[in-house]
Amino acid sequence: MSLFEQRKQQLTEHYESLISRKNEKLPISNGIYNRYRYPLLTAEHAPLIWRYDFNPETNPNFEERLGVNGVFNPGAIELNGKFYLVARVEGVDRKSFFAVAESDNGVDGFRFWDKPVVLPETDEPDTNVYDMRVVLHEDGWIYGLFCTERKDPDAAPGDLSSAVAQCGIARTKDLVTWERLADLKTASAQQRNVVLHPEFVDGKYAFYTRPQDGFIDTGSGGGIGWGLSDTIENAVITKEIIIDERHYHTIKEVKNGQGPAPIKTSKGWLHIAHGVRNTAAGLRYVLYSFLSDLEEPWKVTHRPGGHFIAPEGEERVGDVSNVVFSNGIIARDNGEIYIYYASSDTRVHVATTTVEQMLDYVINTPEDAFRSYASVQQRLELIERNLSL
Ligand code: M1P
Repeated sequence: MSLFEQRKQQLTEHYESLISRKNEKLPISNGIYNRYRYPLLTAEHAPLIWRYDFNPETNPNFEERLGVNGVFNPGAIELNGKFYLVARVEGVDRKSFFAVAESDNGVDGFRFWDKPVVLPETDEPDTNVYDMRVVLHEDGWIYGLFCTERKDPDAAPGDLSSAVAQCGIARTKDLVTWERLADLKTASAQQRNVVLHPEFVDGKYAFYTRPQDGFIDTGSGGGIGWGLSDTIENAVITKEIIIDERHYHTIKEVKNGQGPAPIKTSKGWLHIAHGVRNTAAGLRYVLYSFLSDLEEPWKVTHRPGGHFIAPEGEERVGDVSNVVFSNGIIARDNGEIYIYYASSDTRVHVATTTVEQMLDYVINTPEDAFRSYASVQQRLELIERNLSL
């Protein structure tokens, strides 16, 4: 057998065994959600036909031609009983693109479609696109809101790092064909983590935003914002309010951002978000959760203190270590919730829970007490109640 055939066979078998590997729910949990043993998507899940030239004439060594560096931060949607992730795939050239992976059960067997998403550009081409929030809006379209990044036209000569991040908008009916709409317009110099609320509010499209002064630094900005737009085709937010602020000495001291679109429950809108703090080892990204009012989703009603999911084990290490990030969630009609999160900008995991478990968590977990003394009082209260049982 030629080297080409040997390598092709070996890599194909490895790929198929990876895709068909069964996942396992880890037996010990905190009662709020379950983690799973294996990541659902990694760079190795990228199909071989995306990476290798399959022609023995032009690739006798069966070498990789277009490598993939990571697969992370997927949007998520259930359609006709199947689970779809619209993942951020990052090539070794550092450019991200979107690709759809499909599974029957949401916890394993995710296989990418043969071709990545062809996302049309606007008149101002994107340099990089990432972190799509996929939402089925009550207007009937599936929207994908994502970050579009372009070089900062005002950067000083020689500054090749400054960028402008804004919210790109595309829509589809089938995840195959995407129509690109105009980028969202707001007053903020930078926008990432923009999410479309699934329902109209006062007859308008409603957005969660994250205004910032700089590409990395929030400056005087930051916090999860909220704004309305009359149209989605040329979406403009003229009034932006902050609904979930950053706070000193908390998990969201440096910045925060809405995760996926919130889930509608009988007690309010259930949100997953990420919070960021600084450490001597760099930024640490964790997930947190909160509940907002059903009629007035911009009003937060419950804010459990601290993080909800933080990086553990292998999740702690990757291209950008000490990060968990979620922009995809699937809430099924039977009350099950699948939270898709990525670790360290490298791979995708799932945590499973239910609406009932999450409402218990957000409603019955005390808020952040903001001071060590007050935290001890909170814990003492719990201990005393337990001791009296
Ligand atoms: O590297 C961690 C995350 O950093 C950014 O998130 P935020 O805008 O909240 O800082 C994004 O680039 C995200 O993709 C990335 O996972």
